[in-house]
Amino acid sequence: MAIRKIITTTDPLLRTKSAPVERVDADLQRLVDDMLETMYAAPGIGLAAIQVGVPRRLLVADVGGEEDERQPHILINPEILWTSDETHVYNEGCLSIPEHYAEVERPARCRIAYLDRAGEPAEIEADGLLATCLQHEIDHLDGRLFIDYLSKLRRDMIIRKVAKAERETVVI
Ligand code: GNR
Ligand code: NI
Repeated sequence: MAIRKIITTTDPLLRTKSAPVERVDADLQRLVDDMLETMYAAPGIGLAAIQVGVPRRLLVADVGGEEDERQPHILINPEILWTSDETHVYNEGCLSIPEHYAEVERPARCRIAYLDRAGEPAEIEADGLLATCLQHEIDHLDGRLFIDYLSKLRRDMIIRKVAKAERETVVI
């Protein structure tokens, strides 16, 4: 396994729409393992393949918390089947928008169809933080970010600050 580099809003690749995964093979399973290691190391509760520069419809998530309570979810080609009318507001963050957070309102529950790690069809019904996280990740697969739900003024300010912070980071 390997930790991969996470791209940020300064990389236009983050805005591309990811294409479906065609084969769940050994290469894809290696990518899944790397994504899990990258997510846990960050640390984060979710990661979409595009965040490590791979424009494929694949995400991992784990809202478990402690290392001994790990419960990784791996969703390949996810499709949202249903969302609740009831909504939830979470203070969201994104590994591709480091150090910026904002409240985002989304459906409180959702049901998603996907292929599992073995390539078998599966469904999940999520609520709470997992529901928010999975919707945040599926947004990534369509090139959408949580800052897109904010005003243009606030979004542009965050994008500018991320770019500035990167320019000021001295690589040693
Ligand atoms: O680590 C993450 N935390 C988080 C908190 C609230 C809502 C969504 C998230 S996902 C984020 C990791 C990430 O950027 N995934 O794309
Ligand atoms: Ni994100």
